[in-house]
Amino acid sequence: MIESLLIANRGEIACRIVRTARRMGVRTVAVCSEVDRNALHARLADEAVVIGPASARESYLNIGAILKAARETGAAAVHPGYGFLSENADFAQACRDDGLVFVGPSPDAIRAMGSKSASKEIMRTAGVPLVPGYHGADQDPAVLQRAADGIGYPVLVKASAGGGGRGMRVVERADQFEAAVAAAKREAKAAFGDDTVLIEKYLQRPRHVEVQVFGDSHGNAIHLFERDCSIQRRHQKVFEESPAPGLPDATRRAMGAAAVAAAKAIDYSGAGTVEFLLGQDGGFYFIEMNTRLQVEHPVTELVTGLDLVEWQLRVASGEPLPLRQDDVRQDGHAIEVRLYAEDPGRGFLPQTGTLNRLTMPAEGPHVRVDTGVREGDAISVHYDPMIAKLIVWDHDRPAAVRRLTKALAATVIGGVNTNRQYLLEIAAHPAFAAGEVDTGFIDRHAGDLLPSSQPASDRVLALAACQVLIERRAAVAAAAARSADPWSPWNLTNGWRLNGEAVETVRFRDGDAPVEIAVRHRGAGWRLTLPGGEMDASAEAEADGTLAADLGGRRIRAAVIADGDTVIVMDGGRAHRLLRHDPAAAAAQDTGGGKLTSPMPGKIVRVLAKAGDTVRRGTPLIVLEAMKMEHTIAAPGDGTVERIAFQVGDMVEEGVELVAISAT
Ligand code: MV4
Repeated sequence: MIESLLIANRGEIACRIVRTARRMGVRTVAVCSEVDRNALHARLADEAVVIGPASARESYLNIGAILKAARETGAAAVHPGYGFLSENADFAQACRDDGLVFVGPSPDAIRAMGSKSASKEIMRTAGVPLVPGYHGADQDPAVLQRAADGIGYPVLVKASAGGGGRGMRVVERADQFEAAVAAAKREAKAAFGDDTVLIEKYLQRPRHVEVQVFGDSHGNAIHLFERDCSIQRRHQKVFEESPAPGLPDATRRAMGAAAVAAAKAIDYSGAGTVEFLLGQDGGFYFIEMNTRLQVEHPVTELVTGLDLVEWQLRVASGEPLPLRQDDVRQDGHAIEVRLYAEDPGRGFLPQTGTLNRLTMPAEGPHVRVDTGVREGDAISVHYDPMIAKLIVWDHDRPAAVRRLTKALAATVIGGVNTNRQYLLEIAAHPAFAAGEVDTGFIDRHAGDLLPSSQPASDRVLALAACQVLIERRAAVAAAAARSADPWSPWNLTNGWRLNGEAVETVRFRDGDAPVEIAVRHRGAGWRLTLPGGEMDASAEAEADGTLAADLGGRRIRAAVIADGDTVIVMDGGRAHRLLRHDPAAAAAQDTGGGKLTSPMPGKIVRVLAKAGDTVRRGTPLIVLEAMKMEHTIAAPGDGTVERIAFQVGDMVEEGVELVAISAT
């Protein structure tokens, strides 16, 4: 086994590689730019070498500086991660020339797959299906027209030198072809300095399904099943999952076999991905091969139970593949999403700034978080603005989708705008639940995915209010259980009052609009005054996290996820986000310094905590009644209650200290 490994990358992938290397007893060397000196990847590795300024060209893409770092630290091998130099054949060659093991395929294999036309020729020879098309050097207009007529319309005219979807043009009819080719050539010449085009059968709304392959230096190659990466925005993957929803088993087997044939055709060693377009007719066609570990590899790890970086290191050390094809299983369903610092409301403009809050969901068998940043780190202009990858697993797709929704709801990122809500909208979309994933998904549902200007319905507001009221009820019950006299009427949870009917309020912010819901207790439930009128409601929280509610006599089951200041209501296949808006709590928070003061003159009607209690941000502490309304004073952060200065029944002036908390 390799004894030491230099990781020529940064961010989450560098951290992820360190983790496996450490588990395998491999010493790790990080390289970093000057601004990344204190970055997580540099901290996690056994050793870190600063190789140049922030600009990637002078650091993470600087072959000379990386090889120098390898020499100086005595590293035996180099892992390129993804991006940067990972598919640079010259870098792979330079590592070899320096006596370093390159954790990846041979320079020849990288080169062969680096060219679109050459890779397709190799695949054709190997019997891997290609989209019917013309890739010839003869660019005579009459030749191209005959090719297109032979393929049958619609056809796609692609710039040979283009990539990532640039320079593509759909032609619907034969009589439009000549003009379209002329325009495509002009564009290609201007954009790439090369006006060679290729003609392909145009597949309507295909799916992007890729197969993970692995080869070793003993001539073995197997696949580790597929990933569906059809949900993309401008050729950037947004969701990745395995298995591909609804893929017939026969197609899965055929794609696996084709991918293995592709790997064998170039004597492939290490981790690779064979990308296919899957047509609506069920046919699949090779598009390209990526000769590296991919961003979305954790999806494969969660359904196979394998560690792909471990496999890479074993294979690079000359070991044979750890398993045979028949021993690899695809179990359950995994989904990955990429959290980016970007602003969906402004054309997904990348955001820079400091991550002053970063709370990711707890990791476990169902949730994995791959990140290279921590709270307080900066997202800078120099590198990719990805903050983290969230990967979930469960026994089937519907359960995995629920896990994903909850994990996204539990994610709190402050300091930069992110695509979190956008991801949540996709996860909650009925078309996604139905597995209707193809490359047109985002365009087709664009109107549903961006923050809507539609105000929340009474039904959504009622569900959110029920959630808040249940939480208050639980907090009061917990306080009663702790109190000396559990039977005191002050500890009743049904809004009992000595004189007259109490009105409680629940406040939200819906987009920019404040919403106030008056609540009167009615037996085990509540009468809510909503924007559209009165509604009787009752609700119980179920063990699976859903809310079983009765709204005006209708039984409703909905997922309502309370997440710090945010309440997300999943209803009608959409996620509705409301912010808890409690002016009293906000006023209390503003005082800072762990002191909670009375926002207005009033009477203490409940005391929900006592000195010594450990409380979390948002834990209700005291309820103040003022102007016929109740105001809940909640903990502004995690901490311990130092003292509570008042008892139930006390009158308080504005600005007096009600509770003192010391932060933990
Ligand atoms: C296609 C296609 C339809 N028909 N080829 C876009 C980028 C490049 N990797 C291949 N691409 C496509 N090629 C034929 N013959 C549709 C696409 C395509 C696409 C492919 C994969 C993932 C997302 C996509 C989004 C739009 C179009």
